[in-house]
Amino acid sequence: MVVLAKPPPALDQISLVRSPEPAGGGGGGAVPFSVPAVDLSSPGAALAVVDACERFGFFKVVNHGVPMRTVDTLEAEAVRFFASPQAEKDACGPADPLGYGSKRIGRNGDNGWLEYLLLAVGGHASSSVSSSPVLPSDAVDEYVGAVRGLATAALDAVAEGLGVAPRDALSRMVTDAASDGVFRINHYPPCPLLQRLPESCSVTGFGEHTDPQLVSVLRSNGTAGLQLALQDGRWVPVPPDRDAFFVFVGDSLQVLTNGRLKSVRHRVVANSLKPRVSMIYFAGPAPAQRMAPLLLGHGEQSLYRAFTWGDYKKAAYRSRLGDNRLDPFLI
Ligand code: GA4
Repeated sequence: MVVLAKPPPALDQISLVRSPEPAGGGGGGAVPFSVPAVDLSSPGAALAVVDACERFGFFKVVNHGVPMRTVDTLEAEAVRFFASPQAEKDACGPADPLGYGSKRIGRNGDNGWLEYLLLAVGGHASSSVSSSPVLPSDAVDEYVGAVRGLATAALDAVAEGLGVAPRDALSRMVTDAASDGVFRINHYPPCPLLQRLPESCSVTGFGEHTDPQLVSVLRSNGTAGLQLALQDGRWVPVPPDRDAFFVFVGDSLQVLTNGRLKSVRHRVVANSLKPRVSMIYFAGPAPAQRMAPLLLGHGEQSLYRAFTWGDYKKAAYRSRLGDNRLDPFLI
């Protein structure tokens, strides 16, 4: 009997394969982690948000009031776009940095098992999203307006919990008409290569990184894959929850709180069977915004030299995904 060998995996797939990590890492099954859940309208929200951000740089928002229809409508449009012929999608790219991208992330050689759309977002409450050539702008605007509301509520809770005055000192950086937000929709197709790898190996969907902005608000379709690094460096999986929004502390909030809140390293691993769709709003300040701690204790010195969001962003686009982008700004 002749046994036909399976075709070898393409080279770009091999470069994404990750071998097992030392004890406790990788799938993270050994590390107990339960995602802090916060109802931002509850009386204890400010302290709960600060506690979660100090411990993990991460929490999920429950009872958020964002209509499921707003989420489902945009997700369905995104799924329709990603299912369209490759040539039509390619006509909306390559992402540099905005537009349609496939496998390549950024400009400096990072790759992942995904395709995505990146759109610019301003600070106005409505018609904020620069006209998207591929998705209906009313669906995008409605969704982004809702998640920007969650981001501002989370930032107000941070300010209140830390005693920063005025209470909107952080959130107004995001609602500022000149604010520089980004909206990203990721589609991670099922990865057949995984079925041929030992169970302990994984394939990189989106490599480990911290987000540059103040906070990011993510919602996914309920497919697993997101992992976080705890402060001791161990990786843990985040159980998917399609009814919640996940909030990440970004590098900018780390600077504005002088390192009291730390940006969280996270990554996505590919799934062998189910597609993952995630939609993430990155709440960025205006390019001219001065990034300096808003609150320093008695005798406490700033950890960072003075810079603007524009300075940081320029440096970020020269970096690799996994770099620590705040290092150059440390005093
Ligand atoms: C990470 C967070 C957001 O996805 C993003 C990414 C951006 C991009 O995809 O163009 C970057 C990455 C992110 C940080 C370093 C640079 C820029 C890719 C990359 C290698 C949209 C963002 O704002 O920064």
